[in-house]
Amino acid sequence: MTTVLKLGGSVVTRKDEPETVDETNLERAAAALADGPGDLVVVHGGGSFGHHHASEHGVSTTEGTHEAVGVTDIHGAMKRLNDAVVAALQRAGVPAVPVHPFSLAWRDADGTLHLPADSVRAMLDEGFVPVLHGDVVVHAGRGATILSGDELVVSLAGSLDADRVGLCSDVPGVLDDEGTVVPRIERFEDVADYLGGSEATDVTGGMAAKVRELLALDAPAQVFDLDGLAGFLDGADTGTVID
Ligand code: IP8
Repeated sequence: MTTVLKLGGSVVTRKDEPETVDETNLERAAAALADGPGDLVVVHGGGSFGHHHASEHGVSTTEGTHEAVGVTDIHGAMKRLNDAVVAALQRAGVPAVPVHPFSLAWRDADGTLHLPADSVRAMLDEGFVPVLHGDVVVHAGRGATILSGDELVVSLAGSLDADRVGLCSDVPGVLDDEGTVVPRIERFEDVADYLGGSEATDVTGGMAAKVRELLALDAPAQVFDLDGLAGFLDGADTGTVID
């Protein structure tokens, strides 16, 4: 059983304070993961680490930079957050090890992500919990662009043939227009009205883009908040199931 779990940047950092880890949330997540499932891959987002530097250098998922200093500023911040996440997981007894996507992945001129997952598979086979993160990534013709944690989750879920996918964010699930969690989504049309329609251009990770990408996966995915994490790891349906 292979599980891919994203810890959102809004969960593990304080989004309003540059480069600040939310220690309380991170410890809670780490404690839940200590009793986690068999093969587990963790991906975390950028929160107040990556996004701050990315906007300072004018870099997004489509706008690139050829400045090496821009790349190392963004990548360096994400490595500092990754160090904090890996350390918290290890303190909780999780055999977490760092994986830095900049050194592994690239985008071609069409923007398609190429992320070889053989080393991640080998880490799982040896009993480690690989911890990847949103990052900068070299992009043919554009220098380097941002690679979001969500894209990593979708790519890894496919290449590792994951059985379950979880997105732990700061909302308890996909919400309808009254703020109630939608328990299950099987077609985008079911929630298009709440999410701004299928034309919504939230390529940087809004809920509409997330739902569309998760629907395209073979594995069932779930969106939940920190309160739902332990239940998800126990195999329960928590938050919104997207399948
Ligand atoms: O928070 C973004 O990852 P996300 C990573 O998953 C950077 O969108 C470097 C801004």
